[in-house]
Amino acid sequence: MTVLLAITGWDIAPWEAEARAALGERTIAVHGRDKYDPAAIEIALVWKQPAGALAGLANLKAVLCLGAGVDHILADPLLPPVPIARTVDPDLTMRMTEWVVLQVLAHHRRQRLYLDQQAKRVWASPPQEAASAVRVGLLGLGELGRDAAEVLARLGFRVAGWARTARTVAGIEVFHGAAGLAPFLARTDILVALMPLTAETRGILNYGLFAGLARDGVLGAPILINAGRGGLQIEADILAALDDGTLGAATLDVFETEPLPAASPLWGHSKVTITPHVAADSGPREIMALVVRQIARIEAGLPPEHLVDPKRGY
Ligand code: NDP
Ligand code: OXD
Repeated sequence: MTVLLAITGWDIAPWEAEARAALGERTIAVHGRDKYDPAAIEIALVWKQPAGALAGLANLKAVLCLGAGVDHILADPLLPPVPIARTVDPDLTMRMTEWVVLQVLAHHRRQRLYLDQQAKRVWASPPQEAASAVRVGLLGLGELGRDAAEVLARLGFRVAGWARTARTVAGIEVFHGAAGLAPFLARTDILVALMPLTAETRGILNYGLFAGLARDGVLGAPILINAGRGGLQIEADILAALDDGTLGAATLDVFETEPLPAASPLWGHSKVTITPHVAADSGPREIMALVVRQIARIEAGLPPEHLVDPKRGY
């Protein structure tokens, strides 16, 4: 079996090294670098493959996405009709939960205020609210949203989530579907977006949605945190909402254009915290352990786990 690595946007070297170490006898070919027989490729390991990179692979059995989000794969008009599986991995989930908890606590515990005070050598201690006074809402309650929600609930926050479909999660108030969105927003002080980018979710983080967030919270004004995809957000609306007080602050890991252009006003905005799409960087070693299990399933004639529904878009 030949396994194709089709990766852009990440340093290929550690992925190739881990693939060679983990995949034993199988031949590894790197798209855009190696010469290979397209008919020999049976599995493609992919992150932001160049459009058309997977076309013409007559014996391709599956595409394994090396990250959790697959919007970039599904955007390829020349994608062959084979099963696509995404990464669901405890290491990736824990990294995301760490990032979400870090950012929620930074707002709840007013970290930016203390950094500003330190810069001015000011010793002042404004009142701190209890976590139980703060309502966090997870927009997206899948693998990542659910884990973050459960950890935040254990820290004492009042946590709710919004998903496409109904379910019950102990300790979390769950809203779903179009009808559930307004009541979910109306009880949310800190909104954490952990949704996939699909035709339905593109641009969902807009001024109208921000205006629906709770306005009676202890933080003064609602806060937006987005680690889903940049395409979920309308950046002009975030800026307008921050400037007129509809939002109190925003923490963004993902952007409409990545890398975030140097000219973006988000960089210098006093109410914006930026991380460069690192909320849950996949670790090649951990992800390759999942790849090995997936390839073993495919070789045994079983479908890979964590299949994507291309019609649904995630
Ligand atoms: P999942 O597919 O497990 O969960 C997606 C959640 O979004 C589900 O709860 C789903 O609802 C909900 N959802 C999807 N569409 C809609 C809709 N139209 N209306 C309401 N809810 C909707 O994905 P993960 O939790 O694993 O990952 C989420 C996203 O996080 C990824 O797609 C990726 O874009 C992003 N990500 C970002 C990273 C980073 O470093 N910044 C790292 C990893 C992932 P339901 O449960 O009903 O299906
Ligand atoms: C992912 C990501 O989807 O890193 O895994 O954004």
